[in-house]
Amino acid sequence: MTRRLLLIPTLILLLTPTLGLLAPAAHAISFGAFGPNGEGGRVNGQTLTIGATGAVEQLDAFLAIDGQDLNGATPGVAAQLSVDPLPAGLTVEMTPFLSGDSTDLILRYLISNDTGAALDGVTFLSFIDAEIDEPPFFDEFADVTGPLGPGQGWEVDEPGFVFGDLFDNLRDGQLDGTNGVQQSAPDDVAVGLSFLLGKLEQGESGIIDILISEDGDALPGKVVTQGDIDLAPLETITFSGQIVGSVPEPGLAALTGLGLAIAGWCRRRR
Ligand SMILES: [Ca+2]
Ligand SMILES: [Ca+2]
Ligand SMILES: [Ca+2]
Ligand SMILES: [Ca+2]
Repeated sequence: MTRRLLLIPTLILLLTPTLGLLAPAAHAISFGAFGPNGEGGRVNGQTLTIGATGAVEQLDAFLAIDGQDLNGATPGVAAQLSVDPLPAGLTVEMTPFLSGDSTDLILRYLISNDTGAALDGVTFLSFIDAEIDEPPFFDEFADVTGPLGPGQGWEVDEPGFVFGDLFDNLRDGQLDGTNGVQQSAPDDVAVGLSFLLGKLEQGESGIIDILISEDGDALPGKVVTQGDIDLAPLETITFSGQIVGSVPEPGLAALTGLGLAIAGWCRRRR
């Protein structure tokens, strides 16, 4: 990839207390330590709560590279980071950043290529299965708004226990761009967001942010808002993400200060 880091250090929206004054009825996102490959949620023995009653069932990410099968005998080609080891020299690190008012959580993924060669067609895919309020977990729905961001793909579906093909599509590295859990047919909502980084040179790292918000904040691009037909007033969880840019590996020290700038891309959604 050739895009460079887009730093907007003057817009430190997320980490300023000012935003808290604007936030309606904040409940505070809280979380325990994520797994070694960034995985989280109940199935991974990790706690991530959102809003008054929301909790993440499963958080994971996938990585696909053109022409390579990264998950062995498992159907599809994308590595599920909590399960499938990546090729030597290819690493993904996830760092969580919580806003000062605890209403927004950015998951920052750093994908680094030290394999000794350039990698073509690198795609990162995020998977989140959250429940706003349960029981039951199958009375929820999602609205999808906003234009596609650069390199972006998306999918909302039942996670795959009943009818959804989201998990199959994550393994294929190709999301279908459809919402299978609309308000007219509520079920168990799960969300996929994908980002085509393209070519990752030897020594290069790509950076992707995923934003989970309990007060409607979102990054530019496609925005998925999860609701529950039982909750009044309506509580929501908002998912969005974007490619932040890339850095040559020796420049990674610059990331230390990057967390202060991550909210520059956030905008109010309501
Ligand atoms: Ca396979
Ligand atoms: Ca529910
Ligand atoms: Ca689908
Ligand atoms: Ca769910």
